[in-house]
Amino acid sequence: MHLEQFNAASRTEAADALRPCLDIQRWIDALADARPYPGLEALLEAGRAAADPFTPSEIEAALAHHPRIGERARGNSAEARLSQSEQAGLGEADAALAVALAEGNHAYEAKFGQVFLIRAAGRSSKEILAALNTRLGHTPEEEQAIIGQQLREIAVLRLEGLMEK
Ligand code: 2AL
Repeated sequence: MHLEQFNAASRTEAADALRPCLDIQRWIDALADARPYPGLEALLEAGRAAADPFTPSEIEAALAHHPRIGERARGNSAEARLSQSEQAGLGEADAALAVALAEGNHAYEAKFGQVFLIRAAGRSSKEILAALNTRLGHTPEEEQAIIGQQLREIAVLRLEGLMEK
């Protein structure tokens, strides 16, 4: 989609385009209502601003959309395809690394009661495992702040990917 198309789209079309980036209605409404944008950077900045801060229930709802690291999103929705491409770089994780990630995910969920979330695009499996091990030592409050940041990064990267240059 070109920015001009997004600017001129109906509200429903704009919201439908935004939803796979981040399925939080308040965020979608803020971005759709602030159209038209003079350029891509203005749109990305609006995306960042509306995602800071999130409420705890928004974080919980958004987390439910993300498959575990190392697990393939099911289906062929726009959202599933985005997740698959973000995690594509992990495809080459060797068996030992894959086991360590699965064990780390399990330990994280046991401690924090929610899925381990990280912006996967641009990170190797090794880097993700190192971040997972560090984050296992955090308090729940520290983790909430990091998860908010990671959700923002994922949403803004998806938004950027949505717009053709
Ligand atoms: C994901 C995902 O699906 N894409 C991404 O960047 N991170 N999942 C996750 N649990 O962190």
